[in-house]
Amino acid sequence: MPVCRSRVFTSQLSPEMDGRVVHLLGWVHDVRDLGKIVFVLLRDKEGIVQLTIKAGSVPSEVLEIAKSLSREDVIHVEGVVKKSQIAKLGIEVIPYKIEVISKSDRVVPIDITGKTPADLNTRLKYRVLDLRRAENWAIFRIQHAVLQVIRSFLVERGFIEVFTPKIIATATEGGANLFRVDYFGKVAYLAQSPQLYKEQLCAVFERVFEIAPAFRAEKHDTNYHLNEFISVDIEMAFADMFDVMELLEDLIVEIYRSVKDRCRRELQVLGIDLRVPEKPFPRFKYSEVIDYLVERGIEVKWGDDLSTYHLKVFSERVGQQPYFIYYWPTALRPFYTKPCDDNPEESESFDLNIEWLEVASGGTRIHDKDLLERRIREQGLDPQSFSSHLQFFKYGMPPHAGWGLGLSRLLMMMLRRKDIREVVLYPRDRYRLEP
Ligand code: AMO
Repeated sequence: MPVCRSRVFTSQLSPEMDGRVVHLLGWVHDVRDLGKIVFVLLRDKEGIVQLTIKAGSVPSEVLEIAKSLSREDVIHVEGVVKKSQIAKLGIEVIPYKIEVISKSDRVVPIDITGKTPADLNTRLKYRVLDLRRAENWAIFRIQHAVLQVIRSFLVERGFIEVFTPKIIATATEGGANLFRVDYFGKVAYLAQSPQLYKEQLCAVFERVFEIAPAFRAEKHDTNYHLNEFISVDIEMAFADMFDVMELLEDLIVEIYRSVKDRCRRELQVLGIDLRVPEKPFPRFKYSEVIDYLVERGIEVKWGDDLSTYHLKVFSERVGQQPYFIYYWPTALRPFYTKPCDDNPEESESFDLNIEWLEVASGGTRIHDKDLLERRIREQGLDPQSFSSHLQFFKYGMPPHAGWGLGLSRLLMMMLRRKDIREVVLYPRDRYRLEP
C-alpha cells in the first residue's frame, strides 16, 4: 500500500524537479495506447499529469500494466519527473512502477474527460462521477473560496458564527412550505430559515452569522429553487436596513474580488472573465420598479409581487451590476419585518438581485413586542404558537436588522451557470432525493 505521507500532488510538480523520484496517487483520467508507447493521464485533487510509458525505457511489466489500465482505475505510481516541451505542465513522469489499487468498471456512465457531454439529469444521477469533471472541480473550489471570504469578512467585523436548530416547532417564514417531521410522536418542522433564533441571539451576541441548510417544501420546478439550500444569514443589533445593505454590498464586492484574485485557474476552466461589481450598487424603491414596468406597458400594480418576468424586464435597465430593490409593501414581507414609521404600508426591507434573480433579502426587524404580535395576527398567524419566541421581547430586545443570502444563487449568477443544481453537490428538488 502506498504511503500517503510521501506522495506528491500534481500541483507540486514542476520542471525544476527534473530527475526527481516521486510517488503519485490518483485516478486514470484517460489512456492512449499507441502500441510501443502508452500515455496515461493521472488525475488527483489538484489536477492532471501525463505518465509516459515507452517500450524499452521502462520495465516490461510496467508497459503491460499501463496497457491494461482503464479510465477511473485508482493507481499508485513511482516514477521520475522529466522536463517536457510538449506535455501540458512542462513535465511528464516516467513510471518505473504502477500499482492498481482499485479497479474501475470499464464502462463509466459519465465521460469525465468531458469529450462526450451528458445532460444535467444524467450528470446528477451519477453525481459523484460527474463531480470528477474539471468544471465541477472549479465550481466547488470557488464555493469553498467564497465561504472562506464570507467567514473572514464577517469575523473581521465582529460577528460570531452560530448554529441554530434545524428541527423546530413553529414556522419562521409563514405557515406554508414546511416539511413535517415526526419528533417522538409530536409534529415538528424542518427550519425554513434561522430567522427567529438569529434575532434572539442578537440580544446576546449583537452580531451573529450562520451558514447552514434551510428547507422549503415548495413545489417549484424552476432553475433557481431547491427544497434544501445553504443560506448565509446575518443579524446585527443596533442596526437598520441601510447598515446591513451596506454590509452586504461590501461583502459581495469582497467575494468577487477574492475569487478573481485567488481562483484564476478555476475561472479559466469555466471560461469566465469575472467583473468585480462597483460600489455603490444601484438602489431602486419597489414603487420605482412598479412605475418603470407600468411605463413599459406591463400590467402590474403597487402591492403585486415581482415575478421573474418583471425582474427580467427591469434588469435590462441595470445590466450585470447587482442592485437593491427596497421599501417593499409590508404585506409582501414576513411578519417580523418593520413597517416604515411614516408609512406603515411600506416596510424597511430589501432584496439584492443579480440580473433577474433575487440572491438575498433582508431588512430592519420589529423589536417592539406589541407591534410584533399585531403583525403576526395581521398575517393570519397565531401569536400563541410563537409564544416561546415572543417572551424574549420582554427582556431588552435591541433594534436589529439582517439578511439571508442564498449561497448557490450567488454562485449560479457569478459563475454564469444555467441551473442552480449545477452549483450544489447533491441538489434536493421535488423529484430528487437521491443520490
Ligand atoms: P428568503 O426567504 O428571501 O428570506 O430567503 C433568503 C435567500 O435564500 C435564497 N432562497 C433560496 N435558494 C434556493 N432555493 C430556494 N427555494 C430558496 N428560497 C430562498 C434566496 C433568498 O434571497 N429570513 C429571511 C432572510 C432575512 O430577512 O434575514 C429569508 O429566509 O437567495
